[in-house]
Amino acid sequence: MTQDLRIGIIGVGAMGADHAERVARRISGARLVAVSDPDTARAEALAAALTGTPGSAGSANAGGTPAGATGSDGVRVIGDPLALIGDAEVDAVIIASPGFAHAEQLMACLEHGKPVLCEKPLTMDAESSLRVVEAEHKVGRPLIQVGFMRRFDPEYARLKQLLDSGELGRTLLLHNVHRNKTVTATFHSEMIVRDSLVHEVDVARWLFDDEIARITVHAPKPTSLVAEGVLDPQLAVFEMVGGAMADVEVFVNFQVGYEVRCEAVAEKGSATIGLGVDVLTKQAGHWGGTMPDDFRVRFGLAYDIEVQRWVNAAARGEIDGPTAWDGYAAAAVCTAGVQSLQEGRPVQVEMVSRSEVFG
Ligand code: ISE
Repeated sequence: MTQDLRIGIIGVGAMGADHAERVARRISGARLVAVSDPDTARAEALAAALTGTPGSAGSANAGGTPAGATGSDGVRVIGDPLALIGDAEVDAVIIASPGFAHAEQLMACLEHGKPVLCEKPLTMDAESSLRVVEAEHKVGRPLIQVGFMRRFDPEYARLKQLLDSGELGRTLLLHNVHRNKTVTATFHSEMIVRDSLVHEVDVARWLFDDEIARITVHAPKPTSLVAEGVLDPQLAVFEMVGGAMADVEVFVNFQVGYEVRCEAVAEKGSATIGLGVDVLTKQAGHWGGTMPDDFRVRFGLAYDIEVQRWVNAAARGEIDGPTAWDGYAAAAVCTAGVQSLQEGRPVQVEMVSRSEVFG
């Protein structure tokens, strides 16, 4: 019988707590054994709530197929995140701490040879991301998977399949919409690029299977519902190396709900995902459906599939999703995106070539 992968989670804010619950209740072949957070009370409350959690029957899951989680017998709180990474009873790590903490924590995972699923962004800038890619290359095997969960969303996965099949001819354009209901007051203009737009950076690279050569981030007149100086919404344009283009509206204080759409325009047709028309009701003179409040709901199944596939791959000594290189490429594009936003002009993306790192 193979042993469950013992997982430690660093950062148990909204996303980390969601992953903790997922690992404890829905993921098979894994057990939540430790959590770490600067807010010790929050970590202790979560550990107590999830200790003794019985595994569930597992959620329906394309590709990941959890057969039922094992649950969690004892979840320890380890104050120092680096101690959690080094702990002999932690086999693999999920990093859901703020982006600025990722570089040091990723390096520690590499030093200890531990598989790690790191929430985006990989790190805060292209240079530090490249150092992570190089350090992983020195280790000699892939240990880092980046949490670009859209790739695991069944709708996005079908879109990718359709475009790759060639049925619609060559893909020419992508139109993306990325709206959050609200964000915290500390979410400033640069974070909209690095924390939100970064998802569509990955989507464009993945769907086109190409790098982004140039990015322009426009700042239309902001909504009056944010603090002075916050540039929300933003409108980005990506120019791919191969000549295709993508546009993205990012609006993180949309007020209404969470909405992510992508329309691909190809030579012989178009395809749209994210219309959110699951159940349409007609009642009391109105018709319509509901909108999720945030990404944990909209992408809940995608996160389940992502984590299950990561766990399955870690047990084989592999990863199964976006690589550290994908994280580096996204960071390089966002670094140029922030510069574009600040300088009001298109900015060329600076990246080393794969052969400079991998030979
Ligand atoms: C958040 O960190 C996420 O990753 C969400 O998917 C994204 O929609 C949101 O804008 C980010 O703040």
